[in-house]
Amino acid sequence: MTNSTRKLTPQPLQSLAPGWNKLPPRAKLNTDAATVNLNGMWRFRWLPGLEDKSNAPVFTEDHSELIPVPASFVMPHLDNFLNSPHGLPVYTNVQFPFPIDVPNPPDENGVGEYQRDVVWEHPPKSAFLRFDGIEGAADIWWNESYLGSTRGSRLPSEFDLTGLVLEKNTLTIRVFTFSAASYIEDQDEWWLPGIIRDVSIIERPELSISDVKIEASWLKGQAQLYVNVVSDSKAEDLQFKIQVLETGTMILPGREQVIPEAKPWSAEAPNLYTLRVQAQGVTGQGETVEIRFGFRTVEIRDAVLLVNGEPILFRGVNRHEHHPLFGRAVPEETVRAELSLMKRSNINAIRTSHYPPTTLMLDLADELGFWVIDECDLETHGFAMVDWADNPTDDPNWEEALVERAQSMVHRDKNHPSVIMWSLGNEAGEGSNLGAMAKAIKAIDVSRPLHYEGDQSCQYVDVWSMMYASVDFVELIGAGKEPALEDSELEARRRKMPFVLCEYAHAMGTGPGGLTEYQRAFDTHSRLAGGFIWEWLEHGLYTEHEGGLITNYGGDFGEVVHDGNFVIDGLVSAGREPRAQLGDLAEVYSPVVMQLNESATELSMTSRLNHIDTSYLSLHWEVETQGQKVEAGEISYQPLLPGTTSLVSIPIRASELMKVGSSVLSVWLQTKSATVAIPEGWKVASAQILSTTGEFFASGSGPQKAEPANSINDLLEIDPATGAVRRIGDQMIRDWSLTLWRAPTDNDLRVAWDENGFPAASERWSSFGLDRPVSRLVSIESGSDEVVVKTRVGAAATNAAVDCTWIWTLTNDSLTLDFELSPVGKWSPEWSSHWARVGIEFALDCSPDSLLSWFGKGPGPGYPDTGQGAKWGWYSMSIHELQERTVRPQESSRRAQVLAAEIANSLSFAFESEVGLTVRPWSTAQVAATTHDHLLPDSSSSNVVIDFACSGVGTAACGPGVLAQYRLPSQPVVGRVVFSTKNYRKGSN
Ligand code: IPT
Repeated sequence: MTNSTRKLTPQPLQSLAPGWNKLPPRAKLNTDAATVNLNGMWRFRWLPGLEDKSNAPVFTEDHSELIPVPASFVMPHLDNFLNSPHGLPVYTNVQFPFPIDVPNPPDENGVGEYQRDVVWEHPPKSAFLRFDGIEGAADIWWNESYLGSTRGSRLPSEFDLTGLVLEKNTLTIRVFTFSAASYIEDQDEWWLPGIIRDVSIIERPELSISDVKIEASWLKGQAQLYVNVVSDSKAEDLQFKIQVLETGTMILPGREQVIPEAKPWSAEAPNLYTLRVQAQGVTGQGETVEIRFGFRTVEIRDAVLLVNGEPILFRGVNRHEHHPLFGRAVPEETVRAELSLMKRSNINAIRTSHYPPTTLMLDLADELGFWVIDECDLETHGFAMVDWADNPTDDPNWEEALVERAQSMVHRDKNHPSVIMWSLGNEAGEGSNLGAMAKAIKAIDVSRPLHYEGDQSCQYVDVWSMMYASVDFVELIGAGKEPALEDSELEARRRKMPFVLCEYAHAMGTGPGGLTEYQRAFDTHSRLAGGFIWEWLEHGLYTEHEGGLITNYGGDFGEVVHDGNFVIDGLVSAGREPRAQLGDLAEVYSPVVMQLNESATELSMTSRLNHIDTSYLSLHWEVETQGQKVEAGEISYQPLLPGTTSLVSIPIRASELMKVGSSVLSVWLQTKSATVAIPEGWKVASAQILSTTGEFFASGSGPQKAEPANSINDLLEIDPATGAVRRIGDQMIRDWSLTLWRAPTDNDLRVAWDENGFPAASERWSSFGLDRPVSRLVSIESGSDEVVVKTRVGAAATNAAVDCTWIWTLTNDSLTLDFELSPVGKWSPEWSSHWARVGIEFALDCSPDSLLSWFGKGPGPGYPDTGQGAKWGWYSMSIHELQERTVRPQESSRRAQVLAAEIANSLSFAFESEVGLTVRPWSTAQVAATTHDHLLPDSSSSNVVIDFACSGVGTAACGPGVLAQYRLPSQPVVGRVVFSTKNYRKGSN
């Protein structure tokens, strides 16, 4: 194109076209053609919207600020160092942050104008300008002439600079927050406009390579390769030299060839090869490109998803692109670190929710080994709020835009072995454009199945997918007993499809509960191809506050409409610190399931691996008695073949040691050598068994008692007016109360999908007054060795109450509390989960730097349906360290199955049966009333909750509630605690 034929004004923002003047989509190639990376600081100007509707570029004004590329320009942290605001982030889930007035964007439409110079000593004749991603809609000017426009925020766009490059050039880019394309990019995340991925200029030599398509399959134990090369070079003598570097095999384009020495690629054994393609002519060498690829074949047979002939199971996560400082631009080292962390957490699959990720992520997935569902940049969820009226998915005017997005994704990512499925998008309703996208994808690539969760009749797709279905329903599908579709043809088709849970177990706040049950279903039924946790990452955004960084969520930037903290729902924080739930998931996703028998003599191991044996793992044992490691060793074993189970004998010595004191036998599998992502000696699976004969702590440890107490009064002081405990030993006790409540978790606050119109758990609790208990002393009877207190605990405006009996007995030099509770009055029996817990809550004047030592599960927290990653053991942590901080404060940090504990080296407890123990620097009421973690005050006291019964947490934040077996209906509860302290107050009271 010459300057004279150039269009001068850009495509209007209302246009449905997929950009303007873009080059055809192609694979991202690693080329030796000279490439200029334009990342770095650019001149920048922000406008609240464009007043001049003619859209003429404003080049006369100064672009005086500097802004980093890539980054989202609305990032508050960037504002801080630039000292000038560029609009603010807006978080919405389903709803659009602007009127649904298709295809118009609102006038209030922040514009980021970017500019930089590009200079050459010897300007190339031909070059492509490449954008790997611009979020929003962008118009591009090269040396003051309009070059083209981009649409498709998370997709690449290339423009031809042939004949346009001078020695000194100016590149100007105007990025609009909203355009018609915003209607099809309504993903549940922040709206974060800006140049979010690399910008580069790739010179085009005369003998060039535009595109390479590799079809590398693994069939009947053989590697087969087919390569297609595309060039727009006009040279008649152009030829391609193609070679697999590792095997030295020369390849002819357009011809299928067997590569005898090659090994297959899988997520378990990611064997990669390098294809080198060289353009050659009589005049010499042209462009050389190299592509990493792997041999693998994806198939569906008898409703089972197979790779290389073996069934696979996704133990997956949904991954968004997010960074708390840069927005949608994720630095390379962050992507590397997070994929390594996934690998170390036994995660084997990633759904790229809800758009194609940076290609670096796919390069790493190829290298480290992940099964990937690559999802197209399409979501129109906001139309659900108007009954899907005008949904672009079903409007022929949008077909071209949607099809172009699908083609752009497939062309970019077609050579990645990790990508084993294409997804048409997320939550885009139904409509004929899905069919057009599916057809366009199949025209490029028939080797990968298609996924789209919105297509429940499976008209266009190859796998059946759902989100947040209950375990029961998933089991039904696994067994092939799902309700039939009306259309018999579609029904017959869907019956033959494998099933994927593209989202499940919403990891928001404390939870998700119930991972074990899903995994059991996946492991049982071959039709179930596993699932993807929602989601890997919390999308918190940092701002500066009192010299540090604080994490923000929806509404914190004054958004008019927003969805609050629903964006904080990950296994890792926005800064990629693992949340407790990641440890639990790692246990549930372990590649080998291990179980010890009760006599600690035999270990059963079942491999969940499908492509490799376990020879990369060594087996170990250890016995700990009363907190001391007694002995450990390695067990030699026959590596397990994929999918098999075997029994291994435990060394007699280990079983013998278990007969002494209170002991724990642990066995585990660990890596024999390091890989890029996993260090040597990394535990990938484990099992334990406990023997509780004798004391938990060796004598000499634990509180030392001064001398025997004479009377119960030496150890116990009770408020005669209320029956509440004021002192145990010399420990003053405050705010002693019974609690049936907890600071609602994000799961407690929402209505569960499977609880037939019941209000959220937190609402049910408040309707019974669990959050506002009122205690009445019924009686106190005191003797020298025993005090019996009776109380009734109810709440204003309800007659539902509980009667409590607190029997205190002096036993030798300790104090035993026998606690009995029974419900009285009107507890509605039809409401399934009545109570949050049954516990004793009290405050101690001890600093949060004091230690809590305990024997039970740890070091991480646990609830009845979480804590799979916690292990039996003797632990010691400061009260501060115990806290699992959540961005929105809520119930958290409970240690499960505790049998003995000691606080601040002074007050100790032993429990007859396992209790939950929560110690934190704040009261439950304080936690419940606080909106952000940084608003929790400093504290000099500690709050203790010992619970004898506790409700699970479930995943009602989005999905099913607490499973029946983990609910806590109103019921009689008993418990026993034995207290002892270092010092008594002899003769007091
Ligand atoms: C589902 C979305 O696909 C996902 O993007 C996210 O919003 C998730 O919910 C909740 O965090 S859609 C919902 C209707 C289940």
